[in-house]
Amino acid sequence: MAPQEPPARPELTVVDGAREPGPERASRRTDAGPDSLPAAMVLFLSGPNLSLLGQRQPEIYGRDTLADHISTATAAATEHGLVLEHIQSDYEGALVEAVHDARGRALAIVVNPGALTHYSWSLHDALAAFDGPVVELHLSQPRRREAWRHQSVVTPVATGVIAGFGGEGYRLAVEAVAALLRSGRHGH
Ligand code: CA2
Repeated sequence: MAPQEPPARPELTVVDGAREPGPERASRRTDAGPDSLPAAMVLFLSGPNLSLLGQRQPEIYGRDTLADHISTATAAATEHGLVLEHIQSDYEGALVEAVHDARGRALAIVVNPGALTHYSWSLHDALAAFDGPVVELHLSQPRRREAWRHQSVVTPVATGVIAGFGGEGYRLAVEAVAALLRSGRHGH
């Protein structure tokens, strides 16, 4: 029997996160091949309900979708020679596992944890165990909103926070990561 062809590497891998607590993964590039250098990869993490962006509350979050924001970030990353991988999940454990999986693979993490920002100590602990820069990102400015949004349990383990700039924050986050990687500084 003729040897089977290996399956073509997909440009975009999507794992359905709705039925199981597995994350939705969308990567512009899969692992580097054996002959190339490992990709300078930045992991973007999006927490619960961010997949609904563009559908409700445009007065707070704007009209752009999460895919629009990730495409802005991807363009900025490409300009800096960085490869972006994106995972959105509504499951806290899936995001924690994504942070574990990023260790030794991603140079930096940009995370919009959604409402997990305000109470997820497991995400806090996972991010604390990640060695590179961590940028906490919010579309809105949580400190100008309800009192329960004023605390972030992620901020103590973040190198810095970008909040209140809407979709522009996604580009700013990549610029921040690129600057931090250039300087080798990330503060924790
Ligand atoms: O401003 C941000 O980016 C937030 O992280 C967004 C979270 C919120 O819980 C944080 O306090 C601040 C909420 C994301 C959910 O977004 C929706 C968008 C449209 C419809 C429903 C939810």
